[in-house]
Amino acid sequence: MYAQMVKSEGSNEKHTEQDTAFQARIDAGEKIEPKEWMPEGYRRTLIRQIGQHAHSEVVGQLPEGNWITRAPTLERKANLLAKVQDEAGHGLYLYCAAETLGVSRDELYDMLHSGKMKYSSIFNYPTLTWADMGAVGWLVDGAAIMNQVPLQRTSYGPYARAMVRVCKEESFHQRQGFHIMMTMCNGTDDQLRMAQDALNRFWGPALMMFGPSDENSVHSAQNMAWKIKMNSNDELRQKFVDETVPQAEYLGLSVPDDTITWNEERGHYDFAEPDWNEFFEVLKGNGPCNTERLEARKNAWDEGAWVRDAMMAHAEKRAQRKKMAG
Ligand code: FAQ
Repeated sequence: MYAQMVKSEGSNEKHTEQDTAFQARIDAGEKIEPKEWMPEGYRRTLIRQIGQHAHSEVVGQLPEGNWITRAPTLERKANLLAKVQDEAGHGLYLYCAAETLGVSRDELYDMLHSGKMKYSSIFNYPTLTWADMGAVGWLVDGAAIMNQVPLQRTSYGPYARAMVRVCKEESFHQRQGFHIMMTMCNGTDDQLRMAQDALNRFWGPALMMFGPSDENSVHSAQNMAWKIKMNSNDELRQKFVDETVPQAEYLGLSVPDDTITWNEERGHYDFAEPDWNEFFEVLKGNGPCNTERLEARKNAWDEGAWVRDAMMAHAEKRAQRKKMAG
């Protein structure tokens, strides 16, 4: 049912006085809370964005989980384990925030498993070496923070509040990733080569995380008016490039883009667009690891069925006992 509603998002909804009053609240910087009136389009687009965000956190555990048993030291292992657990926590806050909009957790999972709902394109890429754990923390969490810090001011209360804690943790993740890169860049020649290779493979996909260019972004205009989204895709991508290029220089790595130059007039780096054909293929479900990622999530869901059943049986028993006692 939710999937059908999503299809009609933004379609001929009548603009009413209620809509005008709602927009005035948004413009005044008020937060919208779960039980308050909201336009259907606002509710649906929030479910889409928060749901996709939650799925990304949970699917995002897979490429890093892959390296927990192979971390080079006990300290790195403990840090990586904690990071992957944090991502599960982020998924939990976000699923809870989505549930306040009237969609159930089961529906959300079902839409992920059936491919009706997306997760971030970045998690379609494999993590081939330990240096990828550095690159993911540095670039992927770095891009996530760039996008999520402004979302702490988003108009929907539960989403904005979830973002506060998520951002604190993501900042730590970004630093641990950068620290892995620093160690490898100051290590042996082979380690430096691995770090450069990881940057080469993750640079383009990291730029794609911000979504299509503004002229191809379907939802930006309405979502920025509703303050579901605080900046355009291109604005955030530029900010990410401006912050990341000097960090790569500090590491002694070269960004895999010959066109990168500081543009004095604009006060920004010029850079090449990522491969948008590749991005749209990933969105269609043809990403290199999409089948593997969805299989892993579906297996986890099936294997966890007995836990859910046991919890439900326990809750029913408790409710029965309470009823008999009262
Ligand atoms: N991947 O009109 P727009 C993380 C879709 S969290 C897949 O511009 P919008 C933490 C978009 O859904 C990373 N699909 O869309 C972590 C739409 O398709 P639809 C996730 C994408 O919503 C770190 C179509 O393209 N963060 O990494 C992507 O205004 C390390 C048209 O695009 C969030 O979700 C993409 N990259 O802007 C975890 C943040 N980009 O739905 C583990 C919240 C676009 O109509 C390890 N989300 N699409 O079929 C957002 O800010 C927005 O949803 C955007 C997209 C910016 C992602």
